[in-house]
Amino acid sequence: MDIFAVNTKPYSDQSFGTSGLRRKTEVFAQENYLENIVQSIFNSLEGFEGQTLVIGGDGRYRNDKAIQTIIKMAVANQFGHIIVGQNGLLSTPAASHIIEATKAFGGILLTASHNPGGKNGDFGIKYNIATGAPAPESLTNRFVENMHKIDHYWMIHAPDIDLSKVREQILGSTIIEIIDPVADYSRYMQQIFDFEAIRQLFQSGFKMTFDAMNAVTGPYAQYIFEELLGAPKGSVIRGTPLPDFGGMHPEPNLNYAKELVDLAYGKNAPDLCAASDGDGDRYMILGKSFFVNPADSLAVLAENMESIPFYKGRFYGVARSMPTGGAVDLVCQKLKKNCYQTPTGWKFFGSLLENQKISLCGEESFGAGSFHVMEKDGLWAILFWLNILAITRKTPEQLVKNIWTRYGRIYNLTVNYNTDSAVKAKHLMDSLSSKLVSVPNQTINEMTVSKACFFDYTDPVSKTLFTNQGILINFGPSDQAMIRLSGTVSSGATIKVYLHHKDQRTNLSSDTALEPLFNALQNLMNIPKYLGKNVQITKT
Ligand code: VG1
Ligand code: CO
Repeated sequence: MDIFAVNTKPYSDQSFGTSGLRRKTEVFAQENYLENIVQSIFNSLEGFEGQTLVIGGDGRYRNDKAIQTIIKMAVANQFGHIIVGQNGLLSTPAASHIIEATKAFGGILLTASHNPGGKNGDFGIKYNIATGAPAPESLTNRFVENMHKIDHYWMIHAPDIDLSKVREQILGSTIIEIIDPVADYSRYMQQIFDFEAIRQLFQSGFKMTFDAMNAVTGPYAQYIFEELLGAPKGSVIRGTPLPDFGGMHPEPNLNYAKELVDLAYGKNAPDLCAASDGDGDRYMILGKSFFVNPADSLAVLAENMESIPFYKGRFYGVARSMPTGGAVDLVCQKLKKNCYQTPTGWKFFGSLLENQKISLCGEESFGAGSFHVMEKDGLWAILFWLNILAITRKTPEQLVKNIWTRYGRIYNLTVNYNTDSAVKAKHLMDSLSSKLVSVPNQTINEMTVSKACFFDYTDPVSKTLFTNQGILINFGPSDQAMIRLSGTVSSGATIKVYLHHKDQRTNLSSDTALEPLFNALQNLMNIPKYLGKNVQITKT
């Protein structure tokens, strides 16, 4: 096998965090852009020679090309065994489980998650360690150091590998194993959930529509829902992964999964509508004419955790990210379980999951998970819901409203301000924090700030302190806002404002319930002054 070095120069824009590196597709098309990242990852790892590397992606444009490059570089760098999903596909949670289950050294995932794909969309790369968890910051910092000093990478001469068939082949002294991406994951789900109970639910005439959004979960959903669980054919829509996601923004929420939402609110709505994102780690749940907010969903999962045999006796506690509404806190109080509030980002859940502080965690951005894999998991969350529906034979609406009537309702809204200027967005955040510090108890539109601070978090296990994870503003006991900059946009900036209002009245519309708080925040932030008129606003 002819292994050779290729000279290269660093790209100064390359960074890498626990959710990897996301850039416009055209940025990745630059010469050696991907190669620099991959070699820098390998240069930061020790002792992988002869070991297993898992490679997969969400099927977006360039996935196929990038996988060929990575396979060849992994062979040149002396990995002994490469496991790659058929046609280059692996959902993020499925890859995470395969890494852990095969005792692989780690895995490279090609995904920009919920960001749009295609020539004009985004591409991304991420590294997961042997536990299946995303690489920690200590490691991603090493990746970046290496990216900034790279001068060559290792490559082999070889034709492209045919990834369309499940089989094994040898390249040099490396075994390349092409696996069915669905098999291991679907087996694992059957160990967690009561498939027989869910099968009976479908037999009773229960109807579900799952929207794979032309992304990676299509084949998983078709096999699990339609083959194994007996959901009628056609229950899965947009089930073929497409390189540009059919032009859709593969982010399951009320804006981007519009057709599914219309179906759920239409005349012949199925009993359950669900969707997942580009790489399969997020989920959305809707009942008939009823949207389940992710914060309420987490509360329902927590309440029913111990009715799932896999979790019986293993329900240690729950964590939610701070921007996620606190419905689950109320359930935890009742169940006498610890409930942690973490900053945004899956990495903060990792140490809690690994150290049995929690069994369940979730975010407002439609992500939830447990210790079953070290990533959030969209289909797992949907199966969890199906299992609960099968046991209780209640509707999603009844399950959520049951929580509201017992504990009060927390209304939630996320407002995203997208601007093409990261500098302006930062300026807004800076002036907002100094304004709150200099005028602590100001009254805006008759709402008085009772507390304003940076959200700082100490990891309960490692005692590491993470400062300034967003600005937290309380207006008395019932209204809270959090403001932070998104960390996953590929260009420009997004300011995210999370609004929460607690009310004993459970039948208000979210807009009505949150209007005073929304107006106060608009006033306080003065968006036009800082960001100008070119701001795109979305609400989720
Ligand atoms: C967003 C979400 C956050 C999530 C992250 C990665 O981050 O808000 O909750 O953990 O995406 O999700 P940000 O910094 O843009 O708000 V995924 O599906 O892209 O792995
Ligand atoms: Co995702």
